Amino acid sequence: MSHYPFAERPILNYVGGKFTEGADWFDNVNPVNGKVAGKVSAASERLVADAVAAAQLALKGPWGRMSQAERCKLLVRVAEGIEARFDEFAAAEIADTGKSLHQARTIDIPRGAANFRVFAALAEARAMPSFRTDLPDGRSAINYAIARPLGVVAIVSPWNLPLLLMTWKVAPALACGNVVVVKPSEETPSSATLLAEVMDEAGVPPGVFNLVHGFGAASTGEWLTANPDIDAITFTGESATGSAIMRVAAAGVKPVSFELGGKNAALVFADCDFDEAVAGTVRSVFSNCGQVCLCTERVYVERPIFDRFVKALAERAETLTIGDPWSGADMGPLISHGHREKVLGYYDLAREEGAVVVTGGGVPELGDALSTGAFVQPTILTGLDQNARSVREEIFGPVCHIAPFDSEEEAIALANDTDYGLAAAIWTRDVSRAHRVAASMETGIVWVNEWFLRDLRTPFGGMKLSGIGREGGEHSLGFYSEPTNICVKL
Ligand code: NAD
Ligand code: 6OD
Repeated sequence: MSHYPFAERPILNYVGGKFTEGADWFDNVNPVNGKVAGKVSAASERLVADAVAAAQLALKGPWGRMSQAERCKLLVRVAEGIEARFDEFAAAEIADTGKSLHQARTIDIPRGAANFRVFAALAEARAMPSFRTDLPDGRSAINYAIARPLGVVAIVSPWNLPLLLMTWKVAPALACGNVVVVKPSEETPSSATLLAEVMDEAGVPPGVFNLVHGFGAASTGEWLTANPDIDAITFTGESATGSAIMRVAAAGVKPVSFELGGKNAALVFADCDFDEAVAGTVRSVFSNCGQVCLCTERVYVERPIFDRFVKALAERAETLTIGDPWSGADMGPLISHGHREKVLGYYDLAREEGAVVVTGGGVPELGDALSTGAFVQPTILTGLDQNARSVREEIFGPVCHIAPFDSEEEAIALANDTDYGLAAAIWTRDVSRAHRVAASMETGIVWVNEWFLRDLRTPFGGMKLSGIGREGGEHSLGFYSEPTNICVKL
């Protein structure tokens, strides 16, 4: 049963350790039924500037003087705080996004806590390399690097995995000693606000974690990223938004880390474990209603198993239950009615471009109670040209296009023929082929006989339109700190 934490109280900003009203209010709409679930206080431009100033002040306070071990202990307390309020976090995430109970309970909320535990441990164990340099006169020098925080990090996050993706950046930023101002998506303000409460309860000093709600362009997001007193920007979201933020960041030459969109391919070879490939592709296409940047939207299948694979995937898609997350349905609605218009627009476009709609392609019949929700059918398309817009543009819904291939070289060429470069999945039992094809993928992440198996120490990010930089493990510690090399002549 839902116990949405903000049913009776407003969703506020958190600035300098205080829950604060902004200038205006906007509605938090539940996509399961289109009803208003809560009221959100939008930060004014003044409040955003106050949040940045509060963060700067916190750097000079107890947080800035804390030892690495003390800081990491505090972050573990934050992880424990998320775990102690696990059900509230799950209810918040479900109310905001309509995502399945299973997804929220097994992925989003556990990862929110894990991000703090993992990055606390990694930061505490961090070693910086040192080099002894021999000089011609027989003397030598020792070089060693120290790492200091960047300062105030602006974190702008999306709506699809709200707590997971926000804490994926908050945790390493804080573990490296920075202070943060977070702008969650306007679609998903709740779990970020619960996190502010957890920070408060854990004793994180005022101003270290600040939260400002509101919209993107000409609103909270832009006011934050354009603030001259921030020291770095880390962003997850659409490639076009990344481009807009980059233009703003250029003025102050701010470091940026961008995790952006994808149009990810799966390559299914005839020698794969067929059942595993079908099950894995069902997950990679339809998880979170297709709203994961890593989701597969293009499936290429070796011709001898093409028809059988399309049939098996369609049968599995048709067994997915769609409905209210609290009923245990496999798939909830899309994030909003606006996004549903976009996804349904692509279903129509695919038809106009000549697609065969193998299954889905519209809105499911779910009865009166759910008729106002933002639901769409899981959809499988075939028959499109590689240059069709619906094969090239990110749709971000429960949909894939399946095309056949005849050789390994053709499969590689098709997978790489895209403006994006985030992730790929390869299904084969031939180990040599697996390594060969994986190394040919122009993507930041490749899974072989798997999808979305995460080890937080590994590099994560995308090529081309899919992003700038890598986070994860030492890559996160690298982005969120500023090294200084010290060379001492001996
Ligand atoms: P979005 O770009 O619309 O919004 C993301 C955030 O940016 C929101 O908080 C929004 O308010 C803010 N924003 C929008 N315009 C802004 C501006 N001009 N200045 C500053 N902030 C601004 O993305 P979304 O719709 O929330 O998320 C879905 C997209 O995110 C998809 O494209 C998906 O592929 C991508 N994504 C990528 C990754 C990854 O790791 N590569 C992860 C999740 C989502
Ligand atoms: O698992 C992660 O760390 C991560 N950044 C996932 C991104 C998912 C995109 O929607």
